Amino acid sequence: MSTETGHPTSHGTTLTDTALGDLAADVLRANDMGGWTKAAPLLYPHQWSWDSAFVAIGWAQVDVRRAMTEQQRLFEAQWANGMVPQIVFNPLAGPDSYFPDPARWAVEVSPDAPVGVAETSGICQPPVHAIAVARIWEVAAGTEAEADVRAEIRTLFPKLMAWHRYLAEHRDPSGSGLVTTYHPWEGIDNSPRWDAVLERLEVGDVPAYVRRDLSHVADAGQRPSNDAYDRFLWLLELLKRHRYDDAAIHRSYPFLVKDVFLTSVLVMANQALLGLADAVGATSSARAEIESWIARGRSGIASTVDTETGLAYDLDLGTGTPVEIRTFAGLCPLLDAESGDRDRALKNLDSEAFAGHPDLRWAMVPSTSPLEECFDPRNYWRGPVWPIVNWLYWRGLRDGGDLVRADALREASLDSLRHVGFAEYFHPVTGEALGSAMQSWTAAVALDWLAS
Ligand code: 2M8
Repeated sequence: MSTETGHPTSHGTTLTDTALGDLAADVLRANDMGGWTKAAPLLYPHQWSWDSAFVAIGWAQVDVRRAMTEQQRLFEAQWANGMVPQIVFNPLAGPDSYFPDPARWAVEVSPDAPVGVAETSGICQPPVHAIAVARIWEVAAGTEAEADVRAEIRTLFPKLMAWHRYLAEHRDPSGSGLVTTYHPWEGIDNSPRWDAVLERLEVGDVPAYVRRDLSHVADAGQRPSNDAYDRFLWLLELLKRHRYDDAAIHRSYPFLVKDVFLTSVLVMANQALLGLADAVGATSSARAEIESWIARGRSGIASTVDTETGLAYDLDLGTGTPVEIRTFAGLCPLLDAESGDRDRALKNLDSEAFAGHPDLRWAMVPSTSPLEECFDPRNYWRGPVWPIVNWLYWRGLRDGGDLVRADALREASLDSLRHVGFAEYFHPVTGEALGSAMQSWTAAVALDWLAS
């Protein structure tokens, strides 16, 4: 049964694991476009970069070869400089299906954009891909698909290297160990992490546009404001003027933030890539390069941890100051056992500022701390719980040996999914399903949690 907004009504605690897994697989199949998967049925009708990585993790439990195809297809649109674009547009979706469309991005101004392969946007998203491929490999090893999957990973491996090299070099020209983000659309759209930088912007002429997203959610209060969209689009105009050239962007552009979350995901992904290096028999120089990225990322993260709170804070390069807002990103030392002070990060995780807040329906990590003044439990990245974020923290806890916490987070997450369904995000206190229904990456992490 569905509500008016397309969200199914609660499945309740009676739903068995098998039934939950079947429903999740149905979501992936429904969004499957034949080789790649829409991020959501209507709100996101294209292939998104980090969504597709999570989606591949989900496909691995349904059809491991299909999981590899998901990543191969995405990497066909990789830029010549190694960047994996945020969006690979569906050529059949039509210009009114989503905004901003390829015409607004106009990535052909960059010599690095792919020609004749696919239309893409001009920015990127967190590099979950190697983590996904390592998970696919884990699932395929010892099965009849092993040889095929190994061959596919061999093809993908140099592309993953080029992608990580892009982040380590083009997005960190000073070698700080921290990746620079250029745009809220690089993953965490309207997070309060970006508020101060966006407020400082002097917004120039933004060509007229129509938001398509608002027709696919129950109310505008679940999405970024119009003012935020104007600012996002002004940044897009500036990136285009710089021809998406990283050196030019780093020289003069008003949104340059050293992103602790993006960096931590890269450290995690580099560890996964080291595992893949073994699987494909990579050279010792490739291994050494990956190890140097890991070491640099770890010291970068450690340098962002605030001595007073133990939280990792982004660094706003415009002012040279840390962005002191409590969001899920502050816990990122938990994503890697050797980045920052793990004990303090665990205390923060358990505290009222995060998963230990007494009002939370499930002890999960909310996108923004309920103790922040700007906490808004129904608005996108400003308060709701995002299952994929909790999946990453679950992995970080598990890989760091915190098995009790990891199991508790997995149980809480699965219980939330039984009640909420595969919503894009949900209200941390009431459990109200928010954003899109049938969100692919939510279904995908459900499948992986069930199998783990
Ligand atoms: C959201 O972002 C897109 C732009 O990329 C949007 O709001 O239109 C974010 O949650 C992003 O992280 C995600 O990849 C995307 C698709 O699920 O939706």
